[in-house]
Amino acid sequence: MNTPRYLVPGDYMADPAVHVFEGRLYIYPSHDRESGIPENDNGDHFDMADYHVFSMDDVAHGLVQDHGVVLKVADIPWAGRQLWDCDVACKGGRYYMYFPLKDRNDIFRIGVAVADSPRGPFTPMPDPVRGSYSIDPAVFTDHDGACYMYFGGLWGGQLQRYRENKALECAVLPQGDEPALPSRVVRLSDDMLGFAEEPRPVVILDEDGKPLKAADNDRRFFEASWMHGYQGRYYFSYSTGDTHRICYAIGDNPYGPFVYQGLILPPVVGWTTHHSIVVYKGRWYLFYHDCVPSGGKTWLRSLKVTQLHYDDQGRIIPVCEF
Ligand code: FUB
Repeated sequence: MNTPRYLVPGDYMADPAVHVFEGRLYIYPSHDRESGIPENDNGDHFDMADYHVFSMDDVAHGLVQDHGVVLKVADIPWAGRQLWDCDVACKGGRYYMYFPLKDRNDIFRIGVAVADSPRGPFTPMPDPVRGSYSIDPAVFTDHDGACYMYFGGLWGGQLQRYRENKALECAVLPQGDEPALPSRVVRLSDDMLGFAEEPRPVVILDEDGKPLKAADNDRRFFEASWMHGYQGRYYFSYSTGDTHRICYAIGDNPYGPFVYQGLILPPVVGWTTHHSIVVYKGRWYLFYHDCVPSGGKTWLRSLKVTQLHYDDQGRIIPVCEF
């Protein structure tokens, strides 16, 4: 596969979370739409109302099957607005979709919905996950079967409103040499419906073993966490947000700390960048989005995939789009 491929040319889909279930590759994206809401730093223009599921068995050329709407805002009992980036995990033959959604007080919480098939439909639980906050849940299943959720996002994602898992009276964004705001990681409970512990910070260290600083906008975490394993190590990847880069850091366990490594994907067309990394039939792939097909409308994004390569030290070779 030499050139990136657009996957759903007939609609706007973003934030792909991709997994292999039952031998097939499943894509769980956000479903962008034209809401007419003006663009702002809160991300109000990302006013998504439902999710579709897609699947395929040949990444380079195969048909991308649309399994239709599998969950919508109207069916979620605690819903306010804005269904953002979701993810799905499998345990004991059941499928659990984790989704961020604003409640009726306009606070992002993370909900869970359950299905008997990776194709859905997903039935939402009556309440959000207890102790959850912010956005962009990504669930990683370790080789021992334990499942970990990585989550959080700055600005419109509201992470700056929390410190040590408690809501603050006023949001605090660290500045300058202060440690950057970290993503969070938490082990999920055995029934997959809650947190088994208090979320912990995902610390990313620089080459001197010091946490990345708030002013290090080219390297510090902003949103869009993803975790994958490669040759026994744990690769935490994420978006830097206002500098529009997908970067990664490596650790030796799911909690970290992780040591910063470098760039995976340079900025794409559009403000947001968001990805997932998966191995399928022996090849590694980067799924992501850009706004080329919508003519640069940052709230109307399109799904893409390209092949990903590692060097013999396990370093990811950056994807060159240009
Ligand atoms: O889709 C809405 C938000 O845009 C996601 O939650 C972020 O990761 C960014 O892609």
